Amino acid sequence: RRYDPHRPPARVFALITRDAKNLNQELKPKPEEEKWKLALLQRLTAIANEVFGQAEVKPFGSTGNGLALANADMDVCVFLNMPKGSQEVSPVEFVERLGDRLERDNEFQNILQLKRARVPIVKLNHVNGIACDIGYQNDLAIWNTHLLWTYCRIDERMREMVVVIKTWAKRRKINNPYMGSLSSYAYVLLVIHVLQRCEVLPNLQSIVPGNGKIPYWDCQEFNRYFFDDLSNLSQYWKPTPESLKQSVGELLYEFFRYFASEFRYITHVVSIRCGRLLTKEAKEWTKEQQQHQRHQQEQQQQEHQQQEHQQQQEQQQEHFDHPETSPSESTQPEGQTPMDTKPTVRNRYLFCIEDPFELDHNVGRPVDRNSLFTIRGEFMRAAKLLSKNGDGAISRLCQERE
Ligand code: 3AT
Ligand code: MG
Repeated sequence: RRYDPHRPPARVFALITRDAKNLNQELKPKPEEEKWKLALLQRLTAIANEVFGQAEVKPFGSTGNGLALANADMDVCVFLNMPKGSQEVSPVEFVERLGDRLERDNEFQNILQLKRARVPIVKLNHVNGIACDIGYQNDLAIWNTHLLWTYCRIDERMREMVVVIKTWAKRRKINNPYMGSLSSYAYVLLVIHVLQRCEVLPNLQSIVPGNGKIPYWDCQEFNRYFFDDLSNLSQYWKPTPESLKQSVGELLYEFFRYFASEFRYITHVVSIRCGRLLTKEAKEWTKEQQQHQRHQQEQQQQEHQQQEHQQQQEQQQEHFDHPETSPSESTQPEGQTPMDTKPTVRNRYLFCIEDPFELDHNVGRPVDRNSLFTIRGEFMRAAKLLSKNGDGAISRLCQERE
């Protein structure tokens, strides 16, 4: 461990741990909340079946990974088992059809159809107070939920930390990917990264029984393999004695200290898949790469436009050669060419967090320059607060920001 002049003494960590555990108790979802969520899941299943024929609705996110706070929103995903030969329902069509149906039910309020999101969803509030996001055929989300759930089972300190960090991020208003900050999912990946560094958690994606070669288990063209046979984990990995002694207070301090002063935002990429840091260079997540990609896209677009133009001219020539069809019938309507969409590079690489399965996806993508400044400021504030005085530190940490 690096020398840290601000590291507080053990009694401070003991107080932070006590308050962190109390906060966990306070924010545990109540059994009736679980019941309402189950009822809502059944209701949505019935509606999806009515709209699309055969549908399955699965919970994911904190509803499925054991990391929910009281009153957390509910994430569900609809899977359609369309009969063979019938037409696929596109994500946009899914959002429209389901959204329109839900609008007709006054059990649901504030229905939003987010068709242009990276993953299109319907957002709504149920009259009983539950906020719900409904996604579509997202197997990767189900698997990354299972991965987080499995990490959670290995050591209870993970859940204890996540509850504090989610509460801090929500109250400090840095938990909104639509507004440039990080999703809860991103914060959980950051927690796993720090716990892997502290040897509290293993790297489940690199543990392979048998010949040691990581198998390829396909999921939407990504490898979803990870070791989940927890009853046999100790054959492959054991926490170090030192890591077993670290309290939640100590680990929370370590989390904030690390992202306030050790993690190098300019070059580093958090990767729980590798169990260590990667570089932006190695992942080709640099500005130069972005410019290069944009340049390539522009070149490709120009080439396509030239080809199109040539093809159209050839087609027109053919029509004159074959007078039974008029030239206007076969030329594509204006504005409908495949390359009509402008090349846009929507990827930002300011805070780099590799998705454990979707390796080309930066989970920190929503973060822009301004929000990075705010988030880093919050990491620094938190590290400073926890290094001073343990008593009341957790409630000061989670004080609502105006
Ligand atoms: P809350 O309890 O709702 O705060 P959560 O654990 O449900 O936290 P999110 O709502 O951020 O987490 O995300 C729900 C799930 O959606 C988690 C993950 O399966 C998927 N997900 C969210 N953001 C991303 C992302 N950027 N990339 C891939 N999957 C994501
Ligand atoms: Mg959620």
